[in-house]
Amino acid sequence: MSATVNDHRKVPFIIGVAGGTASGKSSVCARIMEQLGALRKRVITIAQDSFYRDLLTDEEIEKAQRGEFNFDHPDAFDHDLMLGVLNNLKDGKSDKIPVYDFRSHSRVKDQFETVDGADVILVEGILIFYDPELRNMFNMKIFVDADPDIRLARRVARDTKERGRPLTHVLHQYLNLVKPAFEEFCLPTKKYADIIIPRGADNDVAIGLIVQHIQELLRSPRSSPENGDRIVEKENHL
Ligand code: UZR
Ligand code: MG
Repeated sequence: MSATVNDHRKVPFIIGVAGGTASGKSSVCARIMEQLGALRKRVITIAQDSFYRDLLTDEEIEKAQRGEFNFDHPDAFDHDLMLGVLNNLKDGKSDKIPVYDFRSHSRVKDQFETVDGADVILVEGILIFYDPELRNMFNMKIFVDADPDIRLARRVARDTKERGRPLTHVLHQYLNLVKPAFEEFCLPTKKYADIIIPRGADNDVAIGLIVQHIQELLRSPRSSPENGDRIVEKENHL
């Protein structure tokens, strides 16, 4: 995938937001953006969901249609593409992100979202702390915690309404694939988090603290665009 160099030459501060399905990862990122006000133009959000790989064989496509393809397994993602995009953004380059369609379980052909370099990059997804190389890209790691029954309730609402799936299908997939994969691949990555946010997007105090930290990073003279400096190592490894 092509990448173009921006004028923007600072090393961005990359924040990973992981957590189980429907834990509130996207909402936490949205709340952070809202509260940043005008500063939000220096921050971008990227979802691991955009990096689901295309299904490769008829067998995989049929499995997905039956709700038996494991989208919660690390192999379901185009890991190299995501790493490549983050590395380009880290180098101050723009890049393109595929557009993923949850209804057809596939990338929308020839459609991409262009992402430009930013001072702070929020990356959210269920398995972003699983692979060590990806995990090491983050300067700050946040795990959004929510009770499993709450996540299931939200997941049912989302999959039936937004993704047009029958309830029996959603429940079968949750019990047979989503829950076991959460326990095997996602939950063990909680130990890598620097910050754990209980109650997800409802946790105003935790979100406020993160927003405050981002504001400080953005206001720091060492990271201002006028200065042209890179955010110093010390700040990069909080
Ligand atoms: P979040 N997912 C789909 O439902 N369909 C797809 O084509 C690709 C992914 C689901 C995936 C996972 N699981 O639990 C969820 N399934 O998207 C991750 N089954 O997204 O973090 O927003 O819940
Ligand atoms: Mg989400």
